Amino acid sequence: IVDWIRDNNSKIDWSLYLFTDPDIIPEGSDICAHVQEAIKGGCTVVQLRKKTNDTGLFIEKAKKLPEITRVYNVLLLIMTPFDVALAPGADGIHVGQDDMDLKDVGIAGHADYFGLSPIWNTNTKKLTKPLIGTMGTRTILSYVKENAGYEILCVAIGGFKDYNIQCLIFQGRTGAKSVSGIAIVSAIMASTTPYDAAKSLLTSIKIPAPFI
Ligand code: TZP
Repeated sequence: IVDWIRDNNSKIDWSLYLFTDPDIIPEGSDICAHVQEAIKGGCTVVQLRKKTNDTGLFIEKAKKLPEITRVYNVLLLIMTPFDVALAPGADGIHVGQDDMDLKDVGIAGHADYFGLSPIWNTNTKKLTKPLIGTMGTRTILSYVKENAGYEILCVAIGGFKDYNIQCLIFQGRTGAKSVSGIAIVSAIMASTTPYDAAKSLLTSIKIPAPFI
């Protein structure tokens, strides 16, 4: 990702990471207003995703997002393809696993985080791989910590609601390393009350770990 993220990654709060699928917001909602409410409710990072074939319309709808994320001091990442990735002025790029090889992206060195999915079942994306769950997450995080050769953060994705976040975070804490954040699509984007949805999810993320 961009140099700024690399230099400041330890200060970035990845806790509640919103993937903004514009197709599932409630009818009549404006994507920018929806995301703004979610940020006010506690989202700490926003990723803009193109899920429509109309690139022009997508950029038009999204062009206010960088202003909003900057006001709230929230990181804005944009997903490949690159025809739209840099258009609205993002802080960084999210490279989809099937989009391109990381070495072709032109990023010096390595990625700053990786998304781990699917943790739980989800209707938002057609799944082609088995669910990872809590123990799978723990195993993968331990493996990555030992083998990556550099510090890389993990954000967990897939099927998160406020009631199933804590068991993943708790399991991670008991292992070698916990995830740095939880990425959400439908629990916020499909909600008619994105502020409340984000607040409730963040509350679940922040529950202190019990002593064990
Ligand atoms: N990648 C793996 S699962 C998924 C993505 C983008 C969708 C997660 O959506 P939701 O609605 O939070 O389950």
